[in-house]
Parts: sequence; structure tokens; C-alpha cells
Amino acid sequence: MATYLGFDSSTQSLTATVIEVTSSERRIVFEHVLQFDAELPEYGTTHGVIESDDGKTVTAPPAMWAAALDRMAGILAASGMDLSAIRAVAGSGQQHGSVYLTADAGAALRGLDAAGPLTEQIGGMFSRTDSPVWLDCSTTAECAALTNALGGDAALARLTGSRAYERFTAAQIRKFASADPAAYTRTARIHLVSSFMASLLAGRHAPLEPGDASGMNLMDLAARRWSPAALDATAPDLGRRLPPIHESWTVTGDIAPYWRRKYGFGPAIVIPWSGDNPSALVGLGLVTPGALGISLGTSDTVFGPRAQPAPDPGGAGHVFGSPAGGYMALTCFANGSLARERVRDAHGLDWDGFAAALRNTPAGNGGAMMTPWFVPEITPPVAHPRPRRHNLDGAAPSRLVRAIVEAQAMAMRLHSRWIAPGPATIRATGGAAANREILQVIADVFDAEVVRGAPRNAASLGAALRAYHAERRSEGELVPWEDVVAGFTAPDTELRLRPDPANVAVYAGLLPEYAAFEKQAR
Ligand code: ADP
Ligand code: XUL
Repeated sequence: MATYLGFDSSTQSLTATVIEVTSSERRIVFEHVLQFDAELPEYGTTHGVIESDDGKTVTAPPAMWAAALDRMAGILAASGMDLSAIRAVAGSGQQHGSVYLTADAGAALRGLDAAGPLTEQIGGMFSRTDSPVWLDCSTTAECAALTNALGGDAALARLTGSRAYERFTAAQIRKFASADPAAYTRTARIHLVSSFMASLLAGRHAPLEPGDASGMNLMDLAARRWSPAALDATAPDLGRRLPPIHESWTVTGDIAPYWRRKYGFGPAIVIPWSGDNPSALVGLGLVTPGALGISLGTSDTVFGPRAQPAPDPGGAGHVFGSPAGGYMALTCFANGSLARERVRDAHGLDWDGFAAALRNTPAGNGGAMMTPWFVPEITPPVAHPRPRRHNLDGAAPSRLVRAIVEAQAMAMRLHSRWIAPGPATIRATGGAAANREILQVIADVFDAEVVRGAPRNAASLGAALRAYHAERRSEGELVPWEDVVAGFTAPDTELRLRPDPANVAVYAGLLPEYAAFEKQAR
């Protein structure tokens, strides 16, 4: 029996997915989610992160992610599954977040001892104990400096796939190097969340791959290597501090003795981890152009595969490398699940009550509208957030629920036209994709069928599929991507939402109005 393990280290949780692939069977045999706040409370996170009082600086402790990986390996071992049958391991991480390690880290990784807990052995390897994560928006000045040095927004987007963004790693590294030059000098290696986690598994510094490296404003997207100009504009001697960029399917090495001795893994190979969105592209089976995916996680993202690296003509979106080769286009919204939770909690609802509110209110909300901006927004950029309301004075809670979901869906539609102008079908994943009423609003706003991917977490499944693909490739068998995903990415037949023609007509009229409202509110 051949099995493959995928992880997803996302904002709020770590997921593990194991798939079995035989000539007659392809199935998910294990899926488990470990929530950081609830299961590792000693790290003091809320929704997986720590927000500063300035309202802009958002970090997370990388030691917590390592503790979660160790805990998850224990859960896998206790599940009774034969871990020695796992042939390859890959993963994905929340994008953009960075981990800063000293020159001692290489030896510490090589020397991990199964007799002790992982976290006790890695404590000394950090030159900075917190990691800036994608929700951070404290680097506006650094973005301006990078943009200036690299010839403006359009030139930077042509080079790296995105204009400068606060959460992208270049701006974060620039801020760290100037705010704490001594700690920067002590930093010998800067990993992304993805390559940090892969390094723990491999017991050596792992490389990056183009899917996640393209979320840094540092990679020459077309050439798939570090851009010397971007490195120079960011921080001194940055090139020697970054991991190399390898193809997404290269073998990093064998899983470290720590995991074999402690938990019973066999000689599994470790494959570079990618970003959570690039990995979800694979886990949703979006391996052919024209397809569109939506992830309703902590962030909401809209994405699809792409043949060419040409950037978003509107300037707001990103082009990343795809871990299946080629590229992917993506638009990210910071006010996703947590904005929905704010409205839910303000009115004392649970998710059933939230869904009932959507069922009991008409499409278009009788002309009422709001913007969904509780925290600084990425798309469109809103630095000083405050939800704006129109015709909602004294409105019942159910209308406020409808207002936030409609605003999010209309913003997704308006800002994803450059990815796929009129998709026939959308594949949805992420925690909120469990909510059929939210998916129905998206189906009506996009005039497209929305289907939910079958697994709970498409990024984690995508990682397991990437592990399978890379392991077969390392044995000389080139499995086409359509065959890699076959049998795993068929949608959940229970959650298939067709657009309602009457509602589609309402939103067709409302979209230009929302566009004007959004513009004016900014
Ligand atoms: P991430 O991968 O970014 O950590 P997830 O994809 O796991 O996040 O999504 C977590 C979010 O899913 C929670 O913050 C919660 O708001 C949302 N969620 C979970 N269940 C539902 C539901 N039934 N309806 C709407 N949202 C939900
Ligand atoms: C994408 C982004 C988020 C994170 C967390 O650019 O910032 O979607 O990857 O999921």
C-alpha cells in the first residue's frame, strides 16, 4: 500500500491529510485539524495570531507551528495508521510570513533528538521569536521605498507578479533589517512558513519553490530565481540569507531520524512545501486554464491557473508560480471569515442563525449595502478601516448578515474579472465553504455554479497530491496533473449551488452600484 501525507499550516490551524493511491483505489484515509488557539493556548494567540496595539503589526510564534507539527505527528501515530507506508510528505503554509534563524539552526536541525520534545530543541535557533504574518500591514513606508527603487508599481508587478504589498516578505524583511539591525546581522537564514516547516521535517534547511517564493516581491517570476535588483532594494546581503528556489517537485531529502524514531515514519521523502493558496489550486483540481477557485478561510481568496506571468492590468491582484507548473492568478481579501464572525457575534448568532438570516432576506437587501472592512483591506486597499453602511439604520440583524455576505461576494466578482471574466463553475474550499447559504450568494453574484471541494481542506489535500506526484516523478514516472488529481477532487455532491436567475438579475443591476459605493467609501 502506498500512502502520501500532506499538511497545511494555515492562519488558525494545522491540518494533516493522508491519501492512499493504489491501481484500484484512490481515497483520503486520514484528515485531522488542530486549532492553534484551543490546543496550544500557551502561545497566547487569538485566531492564530497576536495583534499589537498599533492595529497594524500582526505576528505569530513560529515555535507554535513547530509544536503543532510535533503534536500532529503524535496524533497520526496514535491513529493506528502504518506511518512506515507513507512514501512522501509535502505541505503548505500561510503565505508571506517569515521565520528568522541564526547560523546555529543548520546544526540544530541536523541534531534533532527523538528523546526530547521538538520545541525544546529549536528554541535557540531563532534570531527573532515572532514571525510577521500576512495580516500585518505595518510596512507602508517600506513598500514605498521598494516601489521607488524598482521603478514603480507596474515595473515591480512585471518583475515579481505583484506591486509592493505590506504583507509580502520583502517589505517585512526591510522593516526588520532597519528596526533591529543587530538581530538581522544574527540572522543567517530567512524562511517562509512553508520552508521552515519543511526544514523541521527534513532535518536540514529546505528550499523554497516558485508557488510560495512568488509571494515575497523578491522573485523574478518569469525566470523563477531571486531578482538581484529586488534583493538589493530590500536589505543588505539578503541573497545569502534566503533558501534556494527549487522546482516544486524536487526531493529535499528523507524525513529526519527524529520523526522516524519518535513516531514510526519510514524512509519517506520530503517535498518542498508551497503556499496555502497555490496548494489549494491543486487540491481543488484546478489544473487546467479557465477554472476558478474561491477559498473562504481566514482570508477570502479568488484564484485560477494561468499560462503566462502577465500581471493584473488593474494592479490589485497577484500572479504566483503554480506548484503544478505555469502560473496562477489570485486576488486576496483580508476581511473574510473574521469579518463574517464579527457580524455573527455582534448579533449573538451561531452559523445556523447566520445561514437562516441569509435564507430569510431577499437578494439585493432592499437596496441596503455595507463595505466589509473591519481590518485594513488588501483588495481594494483600505488603510483606515470602518465599515460604511447605506440604508441600514435600525436594520434587523438578518439584513446586516446579508449586507456583509453580499458585499464580500460583489467585491470578489468585481476584483476577479481579470482572472476569469465569466466562469461557468467555481470550486470553493475553506471553513466557510461549509455554509450553503454563503455559497448560494456567491453563485448568484457570479452567475456561476458553485461546488464545494470534497475534503475539508483543499490546501492539505493539494499537498498530499503534490507528494504523490513528486514521489512518482522521482521514480521516473511522470503522472500528468489531470491524473494526479483524478478521483480526489470530484466535488461534494451535497454542496452544488446553481445560480437563481431572478437573483442573478438583481445582482447584475447591483454590481455597478456596489462598485460606485466601494469607490466612494474609500
Ligand atoms: P484558515 O485555513 O485560514 O486557518 P479555515 O479555512 O480553517 O481558515 O476557516 C476558518 C473559518 O471558517 C473560521 O474563522 C470560521 O469563521 C469559518 N467557518 C467555519 N464554519 C463555518 C460556517 N458553517 N459558516 C461560515 N463560516 C464558517
Ligand atoms: C494570500 C494571503 C492569504 C494567506 C493566508 O496572498 O495573504 O490568503 O495565504 O491564507
